[in-house]
Amino acid sequence: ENHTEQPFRCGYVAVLGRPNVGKSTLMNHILGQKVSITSRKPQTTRHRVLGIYTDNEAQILFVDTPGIHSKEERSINRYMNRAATSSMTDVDVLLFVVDGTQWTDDDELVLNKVSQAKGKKVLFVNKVDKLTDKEELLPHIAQITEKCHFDAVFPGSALKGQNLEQLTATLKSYLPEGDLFYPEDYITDRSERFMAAELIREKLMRSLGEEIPYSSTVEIEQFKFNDKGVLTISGLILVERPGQKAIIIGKKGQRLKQIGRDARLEMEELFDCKVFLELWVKVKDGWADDERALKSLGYND
Ligand code: GDP
Ligand code: K
Ligand code: MG
Repeated sequence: ENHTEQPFRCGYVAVLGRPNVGKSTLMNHILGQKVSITSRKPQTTRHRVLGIYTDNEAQILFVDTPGIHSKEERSINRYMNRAATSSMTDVDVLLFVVDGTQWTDDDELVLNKVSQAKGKKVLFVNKVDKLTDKEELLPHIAQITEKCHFDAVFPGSALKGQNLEQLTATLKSYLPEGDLFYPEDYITDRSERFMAAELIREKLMRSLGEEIPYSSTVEIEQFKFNDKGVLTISGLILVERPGQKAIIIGKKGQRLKQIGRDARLEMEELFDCKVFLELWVKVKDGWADDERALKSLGYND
């Protein structure tokens, strides 16, 4: 047999789209691991998160981003839009994700930004598992590709893993030749502390009703192994109002307990060791609309 050796490829893919189309779910599924937290609520992803995929042909550096949205009333929202928009420059591929069942003005907003950016462009039409008639997608796709040129288009499902192998192969082929940027066993550039805070925030987002999630953030105050080899983590949940604190704690502390238990179990899996997790809730009025408070809470990339 005489086949030529393909060069190794490595580069950045920015995952873009409005909130809730399934960007983080998509990245996690391709990585085979939860690097970026997900929930049914918009604004679950607040930071830029690097997800590293490596096989024997390529290393894809996925940049998961907060969804770009038009409501910019508070500092935290401006921060999220900044984090998403800035990741569009200096990447090799823009992966624009839309929800095949729902098109909104915010999709239009992101599409405009994508159409003005440089680099290879791939459209992923997500959540097709929810459609009984796949034909419905065609006019939808035509409308999008009329406004912006895409080098490849894939309908599929991030949740069910539909069409993700084809997507991954195409993304790899668009990357420049080059060596690994990160060791092959790395899955993210984020610290374990950051991952711990995010897992707590995910459980919060999933456990709470509509209002509070956007008013809360998590700070890790302690992250260390005790003399018995148990990873001891202390997390502080900050909210904006006393009423929110009461809701998070719940009747007889039940809700907070459940959030702590769910987060701890995932931490034990992620860090591969026994974890002791302590959670506290504190009111810090106005943290989400205060540039300085945001910086000190880690919203500074
Ligand atoms: P993001 O805000 O764009 O990062 O979206 P998430 O990844 O957090 O997902 C938002 C919601 O959509 C979650 O409840 C996901 O489970 C759901 N979701 C994501 N992808 C799919 C999909 O392919 N099919 C269905 N039915 N739901 C999905
Ligand atoms: K979400
Ligand atoms: Mg997300």
